[in-house]
Amino acid sequence: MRHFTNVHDLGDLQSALKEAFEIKADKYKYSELGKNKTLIMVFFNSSLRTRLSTQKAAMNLGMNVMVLDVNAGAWKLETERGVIMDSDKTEHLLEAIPVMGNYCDIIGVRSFARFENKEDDYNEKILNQFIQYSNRPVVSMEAATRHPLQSFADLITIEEFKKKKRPKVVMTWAPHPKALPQAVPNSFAEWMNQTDYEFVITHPEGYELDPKFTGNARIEYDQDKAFEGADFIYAKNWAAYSGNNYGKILSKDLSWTVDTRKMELTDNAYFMHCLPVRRNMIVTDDVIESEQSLVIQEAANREISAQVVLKKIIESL
Ligand code: AN0
Ligand code: CP
Repeated sequence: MRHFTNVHDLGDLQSALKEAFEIKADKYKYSELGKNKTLIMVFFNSSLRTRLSTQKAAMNLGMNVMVLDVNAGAWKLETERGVIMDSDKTEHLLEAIPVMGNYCDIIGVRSFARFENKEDDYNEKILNQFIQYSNRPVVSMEAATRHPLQSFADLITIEEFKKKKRPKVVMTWAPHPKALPQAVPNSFAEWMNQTDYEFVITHPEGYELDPKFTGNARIEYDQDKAFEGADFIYAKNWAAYSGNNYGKILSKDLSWTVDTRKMELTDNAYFMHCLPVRRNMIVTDDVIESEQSLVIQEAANREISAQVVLKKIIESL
């Protein structure tokens, strides 16, 4: 594997899952593989899990790791070509990327959708510049349209906990005070569509995602109906995608919050969320603290998904 930006980069999912469980059983089995190899992680946005789990995964493989927070300590970066750089931006991304590439063997990038220009976001303008100019394998640590390390960890978690061969997985929109990217739900849908699970998406009207990601998934506007018989509830907020509403908040309706009454409609479903989560907006205290909540196990699997990805890339360096 060269770059990791979406589900297709991973190759056969069943063998990737097998590798994930092998690594989970012995995280230090390949502790020499990454010796003298360096990972740089570049963050344009905040992170708790991605930062720590990816660094931990790299350390498990014996790698060296450097982290750059673009907004804390680095020069302010201009990302547009043709701009007269007479403002507060000191350095251009087009120099910064190859410079960073020279200091590492693999480069991880977190760069969220900016909601300024839908085309730029959906063309993955920042991520693709790293692919084009770093001369290094690039790992998406959440880009504008996808969060594949998260989705892979989600899949590992479902495989660990599912009780039926073909579970019903329901991704539900839930309210949030700020406009959030579609990367997590896009990516989750993209990965679920590679499995044989029953996959249903529920959201208020107007929150339709890009069909490129949702594919043939059933869209159910009635959240209660969607929850019936579910084995996994995957909650997430996202801002609108469609048309002129791109990046807008259309609803903060707390009747979409995942609560105990709704969980009772399911087949004793597990609750999932990628975190960070706003309690009593997305999910009530009761549900997230319940025995059925998998949020901590899900976050733990971020170390595993990152380690499979880094291992595969190192093996093809
Ligand atoms: C981000 C998002 O929704 O994309 C990161 C989630 C992993 N969430 C927030 O910014 C709260
Ligand atoms: N789930 C996730 O990616 O969390 P962070 O934003 O904290 O990295």
